[in-house]
Amino acid sequence: MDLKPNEKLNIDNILKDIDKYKPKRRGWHWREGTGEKRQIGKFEYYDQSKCLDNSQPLPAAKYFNNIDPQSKSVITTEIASGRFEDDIRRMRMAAWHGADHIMVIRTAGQSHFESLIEGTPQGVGGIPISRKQVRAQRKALDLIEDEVGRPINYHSYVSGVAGPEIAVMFAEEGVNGAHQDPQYNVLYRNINMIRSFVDAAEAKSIMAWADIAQIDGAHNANATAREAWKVMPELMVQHGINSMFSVKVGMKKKNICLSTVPPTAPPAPSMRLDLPYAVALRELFSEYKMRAQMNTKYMESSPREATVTHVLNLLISQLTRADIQSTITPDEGRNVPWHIYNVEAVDTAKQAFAGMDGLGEMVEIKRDQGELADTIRELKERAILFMEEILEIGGYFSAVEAGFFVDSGYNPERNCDGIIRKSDTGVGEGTVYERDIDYMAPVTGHFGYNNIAQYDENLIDHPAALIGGGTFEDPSKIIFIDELDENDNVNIRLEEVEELRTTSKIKPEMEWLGDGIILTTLFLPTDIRTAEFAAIEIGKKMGLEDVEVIHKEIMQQAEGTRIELKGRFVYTIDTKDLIIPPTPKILTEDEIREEIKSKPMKIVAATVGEDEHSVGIREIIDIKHGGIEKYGIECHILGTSVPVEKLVDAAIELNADAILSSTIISHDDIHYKNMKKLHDLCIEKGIRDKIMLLAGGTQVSNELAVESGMDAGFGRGTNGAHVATFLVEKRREMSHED
Ligand code: Z97
Repeated sequence: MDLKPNEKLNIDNILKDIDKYKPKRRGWHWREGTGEKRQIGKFEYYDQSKCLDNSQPLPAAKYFNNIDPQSKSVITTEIASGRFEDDIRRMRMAAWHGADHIMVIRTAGQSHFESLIEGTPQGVGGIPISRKQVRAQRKALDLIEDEVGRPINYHSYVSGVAGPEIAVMFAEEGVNGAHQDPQYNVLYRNINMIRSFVDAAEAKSIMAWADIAQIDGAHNANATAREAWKVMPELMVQHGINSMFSVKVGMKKKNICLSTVPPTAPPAPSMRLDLPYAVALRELFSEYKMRAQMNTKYMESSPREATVTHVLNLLISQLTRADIQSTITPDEGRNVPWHIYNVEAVDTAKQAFAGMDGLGEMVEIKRDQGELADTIRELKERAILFMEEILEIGGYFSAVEAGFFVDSGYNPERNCDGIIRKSDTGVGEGTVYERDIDYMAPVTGHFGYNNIAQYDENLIDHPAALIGGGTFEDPSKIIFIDELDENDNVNIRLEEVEELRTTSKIKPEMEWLGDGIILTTLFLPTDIRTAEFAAIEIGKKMGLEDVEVIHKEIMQQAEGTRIELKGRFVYTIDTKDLIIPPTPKILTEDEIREEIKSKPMKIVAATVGEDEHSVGIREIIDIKHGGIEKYGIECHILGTSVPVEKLVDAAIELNADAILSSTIISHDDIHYKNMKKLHDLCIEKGIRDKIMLLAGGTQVSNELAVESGMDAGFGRGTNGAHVATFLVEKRREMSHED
């Protein structure tokens, strides 16, 4: 069952025989071909990895033979829609754009579930992680990775009260990466500390066996702290605790990834604060992997602002090191996780890394002198002081009890507003028992005391052999439980959108198939509060339902407000009923050349009206841009801001076959007004039926140009071949009419 690039991924096929599906492989996969120079298209790159077999290049790639360089960092996309079946389509789109680390966010509250759950219920802010959901997504990714030509890492969370159970399920189902950090349980989920550390030892041990890459939870301190830049020494301490704990449990350092976030964002002078931190961290933890995530703490509802912060974060990654570059959708600040924004964030990372390729060959950071060197030293000293204080007070548990963590002071300064947890409180308190003297668990990847020797001394390292292998060795022992809830499951959801999945009908969508959600941008010439309420009215009048303003931004407090409006479009469009004009035909270069040779053609061209733009017309005409000159068409460019009268007079004088008028400025529809004027003047002078009139410009639509009297209009994306084809074909048509 291969995917075909021009066919939709069929969720029914994914779910078919899911009870029998076994993942293709285990373990984390880093990108291949890094650390070497690489020729991609016409360029040599320093920092890219192997290209994909199938991918969606950046929009501007069309100018560079559609190359699609893939950074050396693995790129994460974080997915959180609540319906795993819709997320699968999003994963495919993200993979085509270059994501190879698919991180699935869990539904709210799953940390406190005491065991695995089954079926495929719908989630809130993420999906309920269950075996069926994981298996279906891994199965889909097995197909998607074959399609794009690069292994894809599938990731979720091994935290919470059921951490070890989840780790086992992940190992069985071929999950490749997971967050695991007992400090996360303790600080943010108020799960008992003793339980969390004991569970973590077991979970990490299983992850180590399954070669699952681990991401820690230190970034959460950054996201939680009131003044995130003050928490930098503590972040290093948290990384240190989880990393060393993991090593002691048996995890390989190459699988331990520090979850690092540049702590500040503009308008703070973020580079000056974040770069020394990034360098200090990478020096202290040089043997570990860096998972760089973009800053989310200061993310508001403007995707533009979030994207700029993201790019600055990417510069830090480029100047230092990011083995994994994680992206968050730039709409995270609005908590609306939409497909297109996943793709946007992945593209932002891909674009920035391609653009910054080889920067290290030309630019060096001043590591050993000045402010950078001083700050790096200071940060390390503060982190070490923090560690020493933890030891002094009696260890980690005592430090948490004393509120050392997520305090807003710049350690060793303390503001006494840290998170306090007691070792005898929290979820799961009192549930840790010492193992009996004859305790025995015949399972692989188990942590700690296990009395195997009493049964067979040779099997100390292979306890599962006692039972002929456990589920890791013999997947047929895995018990697959299907849906338990007859109302909340994938089959019901798929049935509800059956028509949209299997017929020619479509609806707009941002999150779930058929959700009807659309986003509109508008400007209202009024203050922000009035604009918000006016926008909602406009949305309703547009026929939208559930209208909501999801972003508002003052342009000037009296002059106006920019609004982004979300609403639900209630209709369904049947693509069968659409009248779609054929894709414009382009004649071959030889055919056009031949025709012009046998019957020469002359055109006059100008930017008309009061318009000084010349780039557009040059693009269409100049030989160096592949313009119509190259076919042998004789071109007379009269310049910019040319009155329509002059253009027509020149055409008459030169006996031209066509007038090409470029109209970039479109304020007050001046471009269409000028087209009309051109047409009228040609009639007045008696040449309209002998001459071809073409108008071009970024805001020109063919339909409106024709309505304004032109023979054709050419908008954004036009090139010389389109125009030359039209000129040749139209002239043929006109000579037939004669
Ligand atoms: C990231 N943007 O990519 P629950 N364990 C750890 C975590 O950091 C998290 C969970 C568990 C973030 C992802 C925040 N992190 C979102 C170490 C969550 C999630 O089911 O929400 O309790 O667990 O790192």
